[in-house]
Amino acid sequence: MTVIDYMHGKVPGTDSGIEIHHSMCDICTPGMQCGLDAYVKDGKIIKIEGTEGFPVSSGKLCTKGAGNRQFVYREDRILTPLKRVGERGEGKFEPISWDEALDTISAKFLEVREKYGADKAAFYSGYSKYYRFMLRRFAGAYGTQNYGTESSACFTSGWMAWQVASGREMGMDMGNAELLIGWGANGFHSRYPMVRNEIRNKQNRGMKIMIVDPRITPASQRLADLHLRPHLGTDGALALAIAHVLIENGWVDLPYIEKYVHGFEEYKAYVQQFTPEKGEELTGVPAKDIIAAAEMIHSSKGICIPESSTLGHHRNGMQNYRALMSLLIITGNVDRKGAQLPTVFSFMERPSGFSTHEEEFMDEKYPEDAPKAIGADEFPLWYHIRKDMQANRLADNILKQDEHSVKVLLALGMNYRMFTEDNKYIEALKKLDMFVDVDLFMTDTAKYADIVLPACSSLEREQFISYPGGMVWYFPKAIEPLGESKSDPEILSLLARKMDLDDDLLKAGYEACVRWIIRDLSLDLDEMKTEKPVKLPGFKPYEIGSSLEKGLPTPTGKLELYSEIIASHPEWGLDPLPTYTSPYNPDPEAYPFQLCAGARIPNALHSRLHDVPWERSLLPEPSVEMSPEDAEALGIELGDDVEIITNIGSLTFKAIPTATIMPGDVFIYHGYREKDINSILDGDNLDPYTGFPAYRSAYCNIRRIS
Ligand SMILES: Nc1nc2c(c(=O)[nH]1)N[C@H]1C(S)=C(S)[C@@H](COP(=O)(O)OP(=O)(O)OC[C@H]3O[C@@H](n4cnc5c(=O)[nH]c(N)nc54)[C@H](O)[C@@H]3O)O[C@H]1N2
Ligand SMILES: Nc1nc2c(c(=O)[nH]1)N[C@H]1C(S)=C(S)[C@@H](COP(=O)(O)OP(=O)(O)OC[C@H]3O[C@@H](n4cnc5c(=O)[nH]c(N)nc54)[C@H](O)[C@@H]3O)O[C@H]1N2
Ligand code: SF4
Ligand SMILES: [Mo]
Repeated sequence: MTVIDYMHGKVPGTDSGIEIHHSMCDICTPGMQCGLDAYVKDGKIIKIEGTEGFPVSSGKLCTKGAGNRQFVYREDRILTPLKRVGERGEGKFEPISWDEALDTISAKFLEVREKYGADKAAFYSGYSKYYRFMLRRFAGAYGTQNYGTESSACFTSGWMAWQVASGREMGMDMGNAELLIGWGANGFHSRYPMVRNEIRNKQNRGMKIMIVDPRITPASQRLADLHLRPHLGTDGALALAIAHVLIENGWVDLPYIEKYVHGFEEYKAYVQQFTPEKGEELTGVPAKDIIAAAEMIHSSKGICIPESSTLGHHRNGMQNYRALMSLLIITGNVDRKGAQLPTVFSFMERPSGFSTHEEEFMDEKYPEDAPKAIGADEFPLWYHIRKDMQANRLADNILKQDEHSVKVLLALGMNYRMFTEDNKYIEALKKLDMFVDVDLFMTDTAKYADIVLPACSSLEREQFISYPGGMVWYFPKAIEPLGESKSDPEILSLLARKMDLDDDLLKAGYEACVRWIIRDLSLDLDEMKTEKPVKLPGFKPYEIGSSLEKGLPTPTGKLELYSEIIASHPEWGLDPLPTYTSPYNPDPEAYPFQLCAGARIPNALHSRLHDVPWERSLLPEPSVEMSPEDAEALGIELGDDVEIITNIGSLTFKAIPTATIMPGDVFIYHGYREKDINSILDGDNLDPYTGFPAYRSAYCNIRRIS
């Protein structure tokens, strides 16, 4: 690796004209965001490397991050604002000036608010997160609760489960844990920087690792001391059966329960039916392994479970999640050394160990008295906790074309293919009076927009970011924005000014907003404009145990196995206990295979990398993985075309028989333009607690074609 002269940014000992500029990878976000060095010549990036000594990533980039240069220079980058001139979806646009674009958008949004009310507008964010605090405030300042994001389907289900139980977000004290339970976790593909900590803790301290995953994965093979393989979406039953063994054997922490836990008796009574044998029947995990898992938990002091989005992707997702969290609660593994620790999101969903005024920034303009956000009535727990729209119901709202239907939509990075039964989104987008999409690329979603605005990538903007342990950074641009593209916050600020929203902070721009939010930190924003993240002077780590002692922000002040929030709203029809129901199959005879759509592959991130040549080359064809047993029974061989049939439709994929998959299961990745698995998943198969789609327990049949 080249030695870098940070002070001058030049590659030392050369007069090549190449400069090294420090920036950050924003391909996967927000938990990771690895530091990268851009080698820049004549204003163009010629090479990308990981930044040595960077927190979290320590000089490494994953398969996706290594593709940053090709990502930034993707051929379909949008370089100017565009106005649609053809039919919606046709992709015919003509360039317009920023002024014209902003004038047109502003006039329409103001007209709709005036004529029909602010709730007839919606504001949406796709996977990117760094601007969301401004978008949320923007929606509030405009006057609508209809702000929604891709978090309608991401980690939020697990966060909500912890909110219900503890009123808090949770992190982990993995550095002191004796046991890590990777429940639906394969960081080798999805969270690479975290895996290094797992390996380090295992090698240095002998931390044990249990993996709970139906598949054999790099995590199960390289890390697991015990690997449990439940059927997809049966995790709740598995957790309840483990709890049964713990309780029967007296392997729970009774003094802790007595002092800090609410609802143990009700929970204990419910868990009684989940004997190991019943657990085996429901999950497929042998009873003896259920007992072994309980023994491993009993013999470990300090247990934590990384957050998971996978487990939320079922109709029973949040309840399953609550069931496995309960294992930590009854064994005294919350707010204890080596266990799950209460945390705060410092900025943009990043738990960095310090508080900011971010929530206040977003809530200050929240329109309490406006009509309730889309999805609030159908998903009351979601609304109670999140206060924003459940984006999985946005299309239905528009398609109804009634007095509640949204007429104008401003989206930052919308990919309609993230939603199940996503053809509904195409139809809905066509019905809007105005659809504005802000993206880096001319995506299929952008093709339905009336106005498309060009966003720039992380390498073309400045940004505030924080890392665990009180680390902060305001990183510089590596290159100038391509064409006339701008950062999302700049676009929002320009629009706020053009619309003359009642909000001086938004109008003042990104840096002013960030300064407001971090005003109490021990460094000023200018002091964060450094080469790499710096530690806040005087930073004090979380005092373990303090949240339990102080009392938690739940109705009882305790960890709630029995949720009083849910119990006090019987009209919601939800269960206060983490009860179990099997995944929903509309017709087991017609659809005998369980389909997990979306388990991560190393070279893709939803829709955004399928058009990056280096990434695509690693798995060029949308594929379906299945067990060799099923493949043989159906006469399918590697590379055959097979039809996947659901109750919504069918699509053809290339077959990959692999011994990593259990008979009865099939795995397919999402987000492909040409083979969009979400287009044949049932859009109404949603978790009533969260509104999350059952991406991981869809059902299908398989037919060999060639
Ligand atoms: N390369 C890559 N990395 C990513 C992403 C990406 O698209 N590509 N996406 C990012 C995002 S947005 C997210 S939310 C995270 C997701 O991060 P993860 O949730 O860690 O990722 P997955 O690979 O979807 O799921 C992890 C494992 O769960 C298993 N699994 C699936 N269903 C079940 C189940 O019902 N029960 C159990 N016990 N296990 C199950 C899968 O076999 C898989 O091996 O990844 C992030 N990182
Ligand atoms: N079947 C199935 N579907 C899933 C999932 C699954 O597991 N299975 N996972 C779900 C989950 S967990 C998630 S998080 C969602 C992902 O949700 P998506 O929002 O679909 O994620 P992406 O396709 O990565 O990004 C959306 C858009 O943002 C654009 N973009 C990238 N960077 C920027 C930027 O800085 N500014 C702007 N304005 N735009 C930008 C990209 O070009 C892209 O068009 O998908 C969900 N959908
Ligand atoms: S894990 Fe990979 S994609 Fe995510 S920030 Fe790091 S390098 Fe980028
Ligand atoms: Mo996600």
